[in-house]
Amino acid sequence: MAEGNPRGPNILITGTPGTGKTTLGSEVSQRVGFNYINVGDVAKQHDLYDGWDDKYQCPVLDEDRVIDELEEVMSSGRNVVDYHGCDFFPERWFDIVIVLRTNNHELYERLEKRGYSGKKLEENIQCEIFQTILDEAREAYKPEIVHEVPSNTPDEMEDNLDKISAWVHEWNISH
Ligand code: DAT
Repeated sequence: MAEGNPRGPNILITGTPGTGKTTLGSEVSQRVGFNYINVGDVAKQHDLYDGWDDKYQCPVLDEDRVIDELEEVMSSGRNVVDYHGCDFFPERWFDIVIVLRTNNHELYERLEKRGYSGKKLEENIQCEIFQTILDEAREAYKPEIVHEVPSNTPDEMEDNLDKISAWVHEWNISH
């Protein structure tokens, strides 16, 4: 174990809603034997909300309480965290940050299928067009740990799965 970082690695999978975080995150956690944490589900389970976001038409997370809720499990390492935002987590939590990207047409279809419409659908598409989450990740974490990856097709999903598994393998060897 390297001095200063005695825990296993934590992986953040982020991106606009619909880019494939949950699909990739749950598969990757199974493959490498890590704990999968869907932050949206944790918030729902413990009612960690603080108002309503009119732009994206979803509840606003009570970020401090989310951090308190997850601190212990994150300090143990070996977690895959899935959330459509990334700049409020403590930087020290993550060893790698994966930002999923999906082209507009594909994302539009996925979100429509999910039942999004009108303003909510448009705002999420704009979020992806303006690479809001990627910029947020690049500001919040060291550039060398932030990886932008495509998530348009099942092949790309498999490729991402292989790359993250290989990264975990390398991490285990080097620590
Ligand atoms: P998110 O968790 O980012 O909201 P999701 O994992 O629920 O996204 O995926 C949204 C939908 O898109 C779901 O029906 C699965 C599909 N999907 C995800 N990643 C994909 C990919 N790389 N290729 C094809 N379909 C994908």
